Amino acid sequence: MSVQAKRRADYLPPAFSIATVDLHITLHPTNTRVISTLSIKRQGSHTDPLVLDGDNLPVNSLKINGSAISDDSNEAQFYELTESSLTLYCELDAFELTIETTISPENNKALEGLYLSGGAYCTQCEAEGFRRITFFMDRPDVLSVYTVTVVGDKSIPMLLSNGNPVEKGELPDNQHFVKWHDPHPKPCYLFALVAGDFDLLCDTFTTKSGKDVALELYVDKGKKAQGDFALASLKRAMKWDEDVFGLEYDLDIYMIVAVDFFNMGAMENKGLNVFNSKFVLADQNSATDDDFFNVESVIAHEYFHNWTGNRVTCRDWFQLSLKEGLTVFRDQQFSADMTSALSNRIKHVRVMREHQFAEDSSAMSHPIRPEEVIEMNNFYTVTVYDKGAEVIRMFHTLLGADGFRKGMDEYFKRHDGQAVTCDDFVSAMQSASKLDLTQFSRWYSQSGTPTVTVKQNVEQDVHTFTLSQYTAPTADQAEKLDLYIPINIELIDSNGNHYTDNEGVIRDGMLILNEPSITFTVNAPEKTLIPVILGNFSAPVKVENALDTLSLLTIFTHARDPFNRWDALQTLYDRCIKQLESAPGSAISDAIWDGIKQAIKHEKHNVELLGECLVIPSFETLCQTRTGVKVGELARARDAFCRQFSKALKSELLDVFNGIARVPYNYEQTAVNQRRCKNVVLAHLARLPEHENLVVEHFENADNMTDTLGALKSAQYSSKATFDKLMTTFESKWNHDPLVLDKWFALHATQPSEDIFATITMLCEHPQFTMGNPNRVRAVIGSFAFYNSEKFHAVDGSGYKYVTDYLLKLDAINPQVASRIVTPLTQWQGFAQEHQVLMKQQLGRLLNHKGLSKDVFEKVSKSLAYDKH
Ligand code: B3K
Ligand code: ZN
Repeated sequence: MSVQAKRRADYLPPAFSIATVDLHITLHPTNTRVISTLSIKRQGSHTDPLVLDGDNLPVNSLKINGSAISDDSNEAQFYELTESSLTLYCELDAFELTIETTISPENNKALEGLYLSGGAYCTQCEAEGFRRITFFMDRPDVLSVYTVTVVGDKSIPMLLSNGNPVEKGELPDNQHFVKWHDPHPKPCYLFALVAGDFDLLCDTFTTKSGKDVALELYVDKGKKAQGDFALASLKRAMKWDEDVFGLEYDLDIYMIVAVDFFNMGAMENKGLNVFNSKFVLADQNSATDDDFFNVESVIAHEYFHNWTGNRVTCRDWFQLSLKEGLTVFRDQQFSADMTSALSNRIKHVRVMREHQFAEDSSAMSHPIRPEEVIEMNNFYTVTVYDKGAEVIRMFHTLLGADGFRKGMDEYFKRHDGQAVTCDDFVSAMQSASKLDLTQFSRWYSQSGTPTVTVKQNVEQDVHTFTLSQYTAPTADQAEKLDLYIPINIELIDSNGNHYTDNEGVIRDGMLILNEPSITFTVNAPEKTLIPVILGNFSAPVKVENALDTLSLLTIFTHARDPFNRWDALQTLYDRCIKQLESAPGSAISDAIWDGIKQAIKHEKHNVELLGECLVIPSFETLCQTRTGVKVGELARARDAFCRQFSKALKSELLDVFNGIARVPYNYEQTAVNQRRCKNVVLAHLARLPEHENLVVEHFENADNMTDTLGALKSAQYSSKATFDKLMTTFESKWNHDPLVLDKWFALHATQPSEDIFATITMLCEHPQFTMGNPNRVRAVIGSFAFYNSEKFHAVDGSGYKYVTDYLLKLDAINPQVASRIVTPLTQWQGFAQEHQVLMKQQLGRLLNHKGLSKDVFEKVSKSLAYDKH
């Protein structure tokens, strides 16, 4: 396959501007007519032709200033059409260009461009989908004012696009139209069109300057009651952005449409967000607390993009983290304010450790601002998003909340209405800070996860500590530079007394590690001082800090930072699992169980922290603190630890379980924490045959989806008969609702059972399953590949082969989704040789496949090429 990578260094400003775009779109399932009128102006004094992107589009007609032009190159003005572009030879410096093309939404299964979701028309243009609708300079630095006329059959009552409706009316042949105008210049990736028959929820929001904004939420017919929470979340987000950042909404109307067929979570199109219905619909019966949380956070995320993304957008796609890292940070802060800071922080750290660290050590390793891209859709990654948000968080930590706000104000003052770069953001932040951010900005250009190592020794009451940093070479970058790393630190003795250093390198509990290493001393008569590192996960790094069990338990008891306290127990569990890997069948010492019992007693009334502390690190997280993982051995060790955990702590766990009263459902933080803790504990108790009844009772008495699913997940550790029975009950209750059924699909797909492939085949044949719907595919195949580690990594290679067979079919339909699910297969570096060989065999099959998408090609070819290093 010959594919060309684009490089960040090759950026050139656009050769033409397009000030206005007038679209006239007549909808038809297989023959939608798109007439686009563009006002074009040459930029600068060049004589280059105008090159527009167009992905397999026909030219029905093309006019310059109203006169038809052909592709006859003997004419003075003519065009040239290829599969991916339209080149127009025309010497005028300014002209009006009108192009008519036709597209087939019904045949668009990639869900990019204009497609049919169920019966509704909808669009997805980011990153490069607009070129599947019409010819355009499909790049984010071409900003235009759009006027869009949507024409459709009257059987499609709602015809929506960006901005404000300015005209509507009837047309012959049972058709009607609505004309929309968006006064804010925008890049084409923010264009949207939706047409269909929906239920509508309406509300209003009055901005702080007194403007009334109409809020409209469009959902599938009959789903109105499941939209209230999303709408209320939107209002909370609008208010929060005014309060915290002084940012107001800027149109008269804000619309959100929920659709069933969607490649990702949602899309921030100006004034017309399109959402995966999974992130809109929620009620107590069908949605878990996590679902409610996700709805609120995605609603907020897309809303926050209105400023960080839409008003100030990206100059080119290499700058994606400019809007995504920043907007994720904003939604994290919002969620922390709406719910709880601690559980949010833990949630995000889990994502970093499970997924981002894995990406950083794989062939797909890239800085948060990538240098080279074949398929842009492959770079909507945990690195760009989540590590990007961690980098923004470090600005916030270093500048303080006020300094950060000052920097943000400056950013908007300088760049409102522009398409800019990450450097522009850093420079706005620099203007608000006394620190020199030059070294800090390496976080944008350097990939890989730094490791911070802590060493200590003591001589005559003087404790010497050395912290050093090291970033290993990555697939994309051999040389690494020292980073500027803010590290929250506490120094405590075994009684919990806090100390500070002699040199004053620790200020306000923070130390800056901006050199290979830094050393400081502390005077203390104690034999041991314990360095408590990386409070609140102050930087996206790994820490190596050789602490014994007692020190970890002391951190849990005495550290001030709750994240460190949680993390100390996570480290302890990781240690125990390591013991069981090297000595299978050995027993964890009573001292450890006693320590954990104390911890439970200590936190009895803090169910939020307690709940999180009783979660054993996931298999995927454990992989990140190991090399050459033998999956079977690690899985068995983890499982053995969980079993010992339930037995040794049985009565404490039971006390916690019984100590949390069941109350009628309400989505409010205290209740959320209680349910979370109770369900975590239930999963431990479920491993004890004598407590199987608790699982069944919990399932039968649940008045909400959180407890229902908690019981169902716990049942996977009970007897097979119980698990099967509860799963069957669940399926018959919910088989009308595919979004709920996805939970059942996913739980089936993650069972490490002997007949897993028969199960997955059964799921794929389920009446509610269709390969065309990304939610279903992610629930079944995605869950298997990402989270059924035991069976995916089976040493006979059957898991890798099953996923590959599936991806070969899926790729022909939806390359974006296929490319996401191929990820675990490309991350072979962390596993033992026996796995690696088999994984690469399947990657080889993919690579040899004729017609492989460039999405999958990019990831697979990189993964195999990395091998040769
Ligand atoms: N900006 C979109 C993501 C688009 C993904 C394109 N493959 C959603 C978001 O981050 O808000
Ligand atoms: Zn986003």
